[in-house]
Amino acid sequence: MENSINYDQIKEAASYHPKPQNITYTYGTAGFRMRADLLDSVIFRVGILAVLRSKKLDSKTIGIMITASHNPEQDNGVKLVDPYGEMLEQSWENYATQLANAQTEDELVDVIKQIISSNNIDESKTANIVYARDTRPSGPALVSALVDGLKSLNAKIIDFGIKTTPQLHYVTRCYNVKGTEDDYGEPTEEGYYKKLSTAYRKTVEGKQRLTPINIDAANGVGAPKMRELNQYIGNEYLESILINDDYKTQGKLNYQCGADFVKTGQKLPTGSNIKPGDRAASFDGDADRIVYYYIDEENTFKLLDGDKIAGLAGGFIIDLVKTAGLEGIDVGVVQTAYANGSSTTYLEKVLNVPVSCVPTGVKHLHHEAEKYDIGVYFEANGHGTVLFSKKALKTIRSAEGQTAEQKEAIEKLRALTDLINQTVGDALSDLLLVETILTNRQWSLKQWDQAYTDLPNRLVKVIVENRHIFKTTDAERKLLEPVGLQEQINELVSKYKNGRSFVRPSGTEDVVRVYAEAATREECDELAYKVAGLVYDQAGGTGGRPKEFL
Ligand code: NG1
Ligand code: ZN
Repeated sequence: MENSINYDQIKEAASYHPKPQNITYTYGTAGFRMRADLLDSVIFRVGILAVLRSKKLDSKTIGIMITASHNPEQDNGVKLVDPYGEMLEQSWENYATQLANAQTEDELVDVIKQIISSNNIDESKTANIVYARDTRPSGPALVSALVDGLKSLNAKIIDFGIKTTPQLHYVTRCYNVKGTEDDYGEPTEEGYYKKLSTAYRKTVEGKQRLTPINIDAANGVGAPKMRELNQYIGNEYLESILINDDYKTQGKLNYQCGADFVKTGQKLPTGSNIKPGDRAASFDGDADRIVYYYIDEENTFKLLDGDKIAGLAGGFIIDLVKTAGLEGIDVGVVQTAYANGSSTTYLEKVLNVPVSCVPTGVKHLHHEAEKYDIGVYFEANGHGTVLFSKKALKTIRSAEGQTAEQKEAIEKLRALTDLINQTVGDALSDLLLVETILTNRQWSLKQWDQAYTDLPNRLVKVIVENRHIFKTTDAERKLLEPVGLQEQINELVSKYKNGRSFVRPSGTEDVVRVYAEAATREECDELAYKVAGLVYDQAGGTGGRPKEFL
């Protein structure tokens, strides 16, 4: 049969993509991610896994994105997207790891057979795959490894070309729900722009325009895509000025620019010369994160990160739901341990919304947010979105409203359900969400920033011999292992006003991350570097003890 699996064909194809010796691959929080020259065999095998997943899910279209987001240009990565645009189901991450680590072609075939038998996969089903990549120079070669993997199992393939990560998530969902009551739009890039731009124009219609927004596109795929989106929106609705939009010159991607650079360094990206009163935002390399910032009158850099966006979005949506008179629709916010303590206090005490804290990684946030009728989730680093449950969508779509005010609120909510990319965090869509809210509120970035003041915070990387010895609990806020380390951290934290610190192994880099916050910048830094020093000394620090560690 045409679709059934031919193991000789797989072995033959796999022999052109041998697994390097002495490397163990792990499917982490963001799929596989590492130096691009180590990824050829991995990507080939991810193709195989995607085919199996599609067969398992009755020929549903599975998405594959080749990107390493905010990582340096020499890195690349790959992740799978499930039919509704969400991250690959967690139980399958193990299969990804097993396939990637099979040393020989025979071992590879054994793993494939095991996956098929433990999941009762019907081999004869057609597999449907859509894939895209970002602008990294290593992309084309990795795509050809991927296509070899897909073809070795005779998949039906759609090449979606160079896209942002959220565009790939969007199109994956569109393919799978087309023509059903959950229809999500046209499965094309144009369909994406039309959906977002139409909704945006509706939400700001009749409102006074804001000053231009300066966008740092990290020299990545967000640059050309933002330009295209803007053409659909029209300058009269949104005026944007792009910087770091050189996605064609090698060496520039994410280099001293982009959302991660700005958030971690708490400073302007290269090439930005904004003045007090100007409005600015940064995307990351694959345009699934966004942070905002401005310069105040004292020339101090002020960051409006994912936590601030969650507060802004949460507040706006709660107001709309109230004004619209939609009883019984609950709104909740989901954060991770990296959320600034002040933001959590603001959400709970001022906005009065329930707040959940989950482990790092979009899939955790996404699934927790699904528990609310309207679930807002954001990581502090600027990755996030808003999810509307079926119940919320139904209520919003069928609501009519009595007064003009109610009617307007319902219209706005309706537009938001189209404006917001509900598959994953999306820098383009989130930019429009923030612009919508600020336009409707007629707020400057400074006014938005006044909601609460961030506690000074610091994120430090510690290089250790083996980060896998770190085991956490309580949404990663406490260490179980190495035994005894948490008590020593607690001891340090107790000496600082508003002090908080936690340690966890990174899922995307070979490091352990230390986070700290405290009442003042000095105390915060002291706490962060003391905890970093402690981890370095007690848990196998390596590569030279950084001089700032205390
Ligand atoms: P790790 O490397 O596991 O800390 C980082 C981010 C996550 C998430 C993933 C995926 C921080 C502290 N961590 O994870 O929030 O975005 O990358 O890209 O920002
Ligand atoms: Zn990203």
